[in-house]
Amino acid sequence: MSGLFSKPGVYFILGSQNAAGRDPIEILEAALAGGISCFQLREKGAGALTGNRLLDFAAECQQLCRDYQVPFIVNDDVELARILDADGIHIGQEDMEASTARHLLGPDKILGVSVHSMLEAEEAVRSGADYVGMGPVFGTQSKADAKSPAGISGIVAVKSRYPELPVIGIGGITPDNAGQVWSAGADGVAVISAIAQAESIPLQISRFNESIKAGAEK
Ligand code: TZP
Ligand code: MG
Repeated sequence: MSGLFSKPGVYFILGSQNAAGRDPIEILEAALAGGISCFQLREKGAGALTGNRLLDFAAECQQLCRDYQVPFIVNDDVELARILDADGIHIGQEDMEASTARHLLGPDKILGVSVHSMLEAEEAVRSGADYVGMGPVFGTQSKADAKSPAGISGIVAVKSRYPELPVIGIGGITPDNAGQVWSAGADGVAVISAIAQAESIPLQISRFNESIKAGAEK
């Protein structure tokens, strides 16, 4: 498990609603070819796929992730994750209890939890989370109910309390500001728009991978 989020993890999140007129499968394939370390399917909001269309789309994403040996994580939907035998699930504070998700998934699947405070991080660790997502670090257009930008202080605090816990920054992260997230101690950056909307997705991912150097200089 520890290798999964070894720095600099570029954790790509996508749903068909984030494709901005492009084919989401082509976006995912370009991201996988470009070297992302983890993928989360987050099918949400207006126009989100449901039923069999969701199942087919998710299965196609999963197959691509398998081809590239990249973990395939499902956002929120434990049932979908179980049907597909996904590698893991990511849940937020408004979703089911993390301990319930861990119970349903068993010990071997990856469990990620979104947290916004030390208290929530403590609870996530107690519940068996494998990693936490912290944010939004910067302003984001990709989450309708996003909280105000929190900056990097939460990441610094959680990493100093739990040095071994993989902490992934999320929200408005681009190759230009990712250095701040690395310098806070984050193990990975979780990104929707800066990858999904990039003109050259592989080039953008290499810029994210390079951004760890800027973090180290600080
Ligand atoms: N959770 C907090 S911010 C966010 C989520 C799912 C959206 C991140 O998207 P972007 O486009 O990388 O800001
Ligand atoms: Mg959620």
